[in-house]
Amino acid sequence: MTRYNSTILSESLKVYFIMGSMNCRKTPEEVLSEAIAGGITMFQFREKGPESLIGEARFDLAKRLQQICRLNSVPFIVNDDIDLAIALDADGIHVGQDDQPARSIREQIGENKIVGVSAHTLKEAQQAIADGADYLGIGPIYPTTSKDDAKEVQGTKIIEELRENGLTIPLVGIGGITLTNAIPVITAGADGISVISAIAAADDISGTVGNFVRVVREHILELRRLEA
Ligand code: 3NM
Repeated sequence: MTRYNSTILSESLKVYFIMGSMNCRKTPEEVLSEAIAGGITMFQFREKGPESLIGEARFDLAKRLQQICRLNSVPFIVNDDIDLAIALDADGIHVGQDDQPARSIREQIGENKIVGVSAHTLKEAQQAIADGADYLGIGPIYPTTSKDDAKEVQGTKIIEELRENGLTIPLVGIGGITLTNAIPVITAGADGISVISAIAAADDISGTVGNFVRVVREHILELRRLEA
């Protein structure tokens, strides 16, 4: 039944960069290229909220960013917009609880694409899995200014709770994650971290991503050593 190999997906979630033009201080193409040079493992196009592009400009930007991802073998995920994901033949789509239900998304996009779902409670997580999600985004872990309608801050406890309840699906923490607070997200049981501002707004984007990759990977190795 599972469509996407969860071991591969777990790798792709290690440092999952999300952005749209409104998050960028340089051109989105430059920001994405620098993030890829630093080693991001997956990218989500999230052109949403104040000052975001619409219509043709939004479509064209998505296409250009997808091309950059393709050239570098980085999976390209579309936030929320199933029509855009299908039109671009994106690698997958990420939806929230207020978007179309994951079951309907899965039916429309097919078995071979990645479906990610934002979940904030155990119940939402279980429902998303039943509906065919490949991975879950769990947040906001820490306070964030990048999402106007973000829910209450959850801390890392929610990730522990999901793991304690036997959920083995790949999980990524999101919301306010920086280099200094990323480790507890992994310790709690997430496969990786999802980041907008700490990467998009960094002065040295590739260096910052490189540090995220190092911190996450080193900590995962450390956890494996402790488990052995
Ligand atoms: N989703 P930053 S928090 C897109 O809680 C998004 O589901 C969230 O941005 C959720 O890394 C969030 O700048 C914003 O805090 C993440």
